[in-house]
Amino acid sequence: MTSSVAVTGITGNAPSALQVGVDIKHTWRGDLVIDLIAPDGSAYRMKNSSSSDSADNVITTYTVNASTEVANGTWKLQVRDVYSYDTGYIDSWKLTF
Ligand SMILES: [Ca+2]
Ligand SMILES: [Ca+2]
Repeated sequence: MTSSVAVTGITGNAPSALQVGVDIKHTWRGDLVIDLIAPDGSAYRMKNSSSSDSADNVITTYTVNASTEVANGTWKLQVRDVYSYDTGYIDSWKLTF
């Protein structure tokens, strides 16, 4: 599953400490691999899967060094569920430049 956000009105590149707030509801969060996709398609891994992490939900803020990316454009949160059974959805997410 992916969710997009359009960024406009920011001059130059994204910061070296781009804040990516995510709220993903899921019944076994170890299933999830989470990437931030920059407007040019570059992927930044924020979370890997972990078969032993049975806790619910990913509600946190990741810090990504996105300083080589132009800020304006369409950013995507890409969440892949790499194991069966448990499922979930992106409740909300935001970028803070
Ligand atoms: Ca790039
Ligand atoms: Ca699953």
